[in-house]
Amino acid sequence: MKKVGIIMGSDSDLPVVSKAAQTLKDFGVPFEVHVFSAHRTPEEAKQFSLNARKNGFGAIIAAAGMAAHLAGAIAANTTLPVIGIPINSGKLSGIDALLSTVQMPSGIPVATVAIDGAVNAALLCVEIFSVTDDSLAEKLSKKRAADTEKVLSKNKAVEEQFNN
Ligand code: RP5
Repeated sequence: MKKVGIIMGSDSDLPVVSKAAQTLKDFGVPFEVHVFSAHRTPEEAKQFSLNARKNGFGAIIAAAGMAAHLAGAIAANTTLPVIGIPINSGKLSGIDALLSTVQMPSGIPVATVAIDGAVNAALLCVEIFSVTDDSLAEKLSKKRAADTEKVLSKNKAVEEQFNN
């Protein structure tokens, strides 16, 4: 199976980004985690993305806060799908990172999830891999069904409390 590359701009992003790693682990999808910054270590970020496809990656998650150009910089050097996570850090609470990540000009796409949306970033990777992997598709269906069950049982508890 292909790997997911999880790249973050700073180790201060790790509390959010680790949720993506945990989600991939839950699905048995292999991954690597790295701290590469578009402005502090641009050469490392570039080399990672230039070589990602030949190094066995199938998708890349790029998480960064503030003036977040990491996902775009990664996407510039690979044709693998890149999923950006705007991180809530700094005085603008992630709005800066959201706009920087989502507003890519035509030609170099970055699929952007919600601010701090690490779980969805990982789930999107699983969905991409599931196109050619039936066992992952099955695991995704089971997770959806389990999530539905959880909400139904919460609904039951609330209804019992209020609707006599
Ligand atoms: C971004 O700046 C990082 O992704 C992080 O979200 C933010 C702050 O980085 P640190 O100053 O905590 O290293 O590049």
